[in-house]
Amino acid sequence: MKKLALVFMTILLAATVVSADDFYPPEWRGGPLSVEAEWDFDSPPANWYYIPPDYFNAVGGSGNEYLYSGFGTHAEVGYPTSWMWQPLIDQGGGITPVDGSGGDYLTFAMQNWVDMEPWKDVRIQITGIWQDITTLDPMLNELIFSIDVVGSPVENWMMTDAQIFAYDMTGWFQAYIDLRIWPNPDWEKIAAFIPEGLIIDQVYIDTISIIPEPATIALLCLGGLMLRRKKA
Ligand SMILES: [Ca+2]
Repeated sequence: MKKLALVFMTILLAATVVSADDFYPPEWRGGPLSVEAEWDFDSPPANWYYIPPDYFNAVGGSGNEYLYSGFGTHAEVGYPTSWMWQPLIDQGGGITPVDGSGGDYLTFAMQNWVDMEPWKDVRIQITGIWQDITTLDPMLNELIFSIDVVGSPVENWMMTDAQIFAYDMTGWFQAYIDLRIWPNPDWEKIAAFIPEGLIIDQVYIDTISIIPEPATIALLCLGGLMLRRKKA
């Protein structure tokens, strides 16, 4: 498993963060073989092992593919007793590890298109609250280094971008993370360690199976060769 993480860079200090939760949608949303899922966490989860998305949409391609049906798209935590739901003014609510829990893993299980395309691109948008602005950057860096991707099959993945999109002085922030996974899995589970003190208000995940240009296929093959040489 290969992982490349980029350092977060703050690109915008916004006066009001919370006006738009879907703050940085990928331009490829709605394209062939894409899916999108949104979690608002605006009411206490009935089952912490299976939190269905508030919105899910899947767009097919040529008709030769089908949506993976082994599980439904959902979020799940490692230990339900480590979590609590809390109301948020004007934002419904969010979920956070309880004091003393030490934090816990939060996993997003994504149904995806079973197709023959070589790789998958993913954008994860997070809106949350972290009270200490001076530690926002290191906290998110730790979070992205904790990310793990499993799926069928997932042999390689890398982080292609990670940015704090906006934050404000009350602790609200928005950040996004881009991943590339290959070979393209039929489903994937994306897990991240959520520390105590981090309130997750909303998560938006987009994925798309990429139909590459021939030049890009050559680059991918070259990359594969170089990886193999490194191992040898
Ligand atoms: Ca919310």
